[in-house]
Amino acid sequence: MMDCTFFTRKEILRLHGRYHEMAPNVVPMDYTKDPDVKLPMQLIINMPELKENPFKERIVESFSEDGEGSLSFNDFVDMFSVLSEMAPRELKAIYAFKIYDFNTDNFICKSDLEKTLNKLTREELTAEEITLVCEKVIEEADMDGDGKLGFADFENMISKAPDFLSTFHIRI
Ligand SMILES: [Ca+2]
Ligand SMILES: [Ca+2]
Repeated sequence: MMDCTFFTRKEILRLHGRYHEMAPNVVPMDYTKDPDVKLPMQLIINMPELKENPFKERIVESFSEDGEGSLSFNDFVDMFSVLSEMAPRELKAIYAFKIYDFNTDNFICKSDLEKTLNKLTREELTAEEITLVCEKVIEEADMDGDGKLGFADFENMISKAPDFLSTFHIRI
């Protein structure tokens, strides 16, 4: 079963159509028997909704239950649920935090934030500018003063700079 979805049955059927059309020979039309089918990341990240997203690989990876980037149809629905406009901000924030935490230590530290900003700005800022922005963002968001952002700090940051969440809004 899906972990979380805000889609109607009709929207899920439409999503299934999209999933099916990426690999018509592999994905059956009949899902009543819950077939064990997964599509590789390479197909998913080429969808028009994701293609231009600088975090596409990390987004797909974080919804992949096998951790290798392949998505079952349930994973696929979960991913679009979180990315949809209907998803609560809090839920998007949880995934955004996970995706921006490149070294998976449950904190956004300076190096995570540098990577994130490089991707968000599509590498248009110089290294010095990135460092300056990072320092400023951490200084402003770091409420407990440990020099890195835990989830509460992160929520504080995105409330001041909602652009950090904009990459997680996708219209399908
Ligand atoms: Ca980290
Ligand atoms: Ca902190």
